[in-house]
Amino acid sequence: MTSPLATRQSAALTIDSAELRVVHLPLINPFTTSTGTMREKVLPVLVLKSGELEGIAEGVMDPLPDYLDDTISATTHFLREAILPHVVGKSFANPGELERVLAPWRGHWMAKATVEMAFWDLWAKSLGLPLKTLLGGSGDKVAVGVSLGIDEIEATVEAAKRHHAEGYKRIKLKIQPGHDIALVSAVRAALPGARLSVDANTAYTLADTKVMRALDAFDLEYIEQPLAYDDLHDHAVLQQRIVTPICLDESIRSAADARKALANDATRVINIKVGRVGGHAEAMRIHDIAAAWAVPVWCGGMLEAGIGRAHNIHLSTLPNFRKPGDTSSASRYFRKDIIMESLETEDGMMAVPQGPGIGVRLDREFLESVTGERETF
Ligand code: OSB
Ligand code: MG
Repeated sequence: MTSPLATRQSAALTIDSAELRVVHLPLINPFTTSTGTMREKVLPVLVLKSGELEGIAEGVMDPLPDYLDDTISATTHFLREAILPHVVGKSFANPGELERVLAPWRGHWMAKATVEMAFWDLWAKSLGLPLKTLLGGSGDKVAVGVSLGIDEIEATVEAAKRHHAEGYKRIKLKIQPGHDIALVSAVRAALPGARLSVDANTAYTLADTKVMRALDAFDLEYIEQPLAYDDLHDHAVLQQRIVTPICLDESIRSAADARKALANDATRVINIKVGRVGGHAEAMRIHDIAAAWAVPVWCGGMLEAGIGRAHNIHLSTLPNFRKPGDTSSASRYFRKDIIMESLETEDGMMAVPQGPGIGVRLDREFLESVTGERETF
């Protein structure tokens, strides 16, 4: 006789169909980083269907290669031409089996992540378990901070004070050359005890070492991605020249990247974005390898709508997510979200959505109204 558990584990999920949409959501406020200004959030939403069940994910890539080299049009092309023909009509017993199908293709981490994450949601729902449990996480809420886009110094000081008063556990300031020391100095003066960090989104080079050294005076928790997205070596050099820990974001696409960065002391904190690194399985490997080096990780964000936000929150329940993440209240960005539930923080804590899978449901009616292109497979 087989045990019920053995039966359940061996029941493969057949992907009957997939639905891919490109959704446009207006942002309440424009969001500026050193690479540009975003006024509208454009996101692919992928639904994988198996019988009555649906697994859902959103892609974190931008319309143009502003953050990394992934784009929405390259993603929809790759999904249509390569990935989905190998997924729809096929059966997978677990996310590992799906990952083996995706593995041979180079790059396209964000496209792969979209499919992988949707499958994790589907698999978790088929097992009747919350995603966090299958990932190895626990707890009902996670600590979060905010990321403040580039703006006038005074406006940023006010926003930092307001979010600090609301209980956000860390304030991250976007910086770029010419908009750094004076900004950080003003925010530090206004909030002497707050946990502060900065994020340069690759805007500096080693020629800016003096500026990076000057930032050591402000007790920052870390400097996020100061140098080029593809340059671990220069980050290692910079870390030798400054006291503030470097935190890599763009530079870490895989556990192999994390291993090399950690072994070379190019990063002392890692920002994990599940949508950047190919999915939950790779995010867990990065989480684990950082833990082996006694290096904390935290969960970054890409201004996700509710589906991506829910995935991030579940991942953030793993034990080495020891610093506040960027998954702040969705209402900071959107007047209305594409899910039924509202993902809002209370005193700097975000509740983990309850129920099987990611624990949130699409608001189908609203989703229709904000959908541009759509395809079914
Ligand atoms: O570098 O972390 C980043 C937003 C878009 C692109 C890159 C980044 C960010 C953020 C915002 O910092 C995080 C969030 O609130 O989702
Ligand atoms: Mg970043």
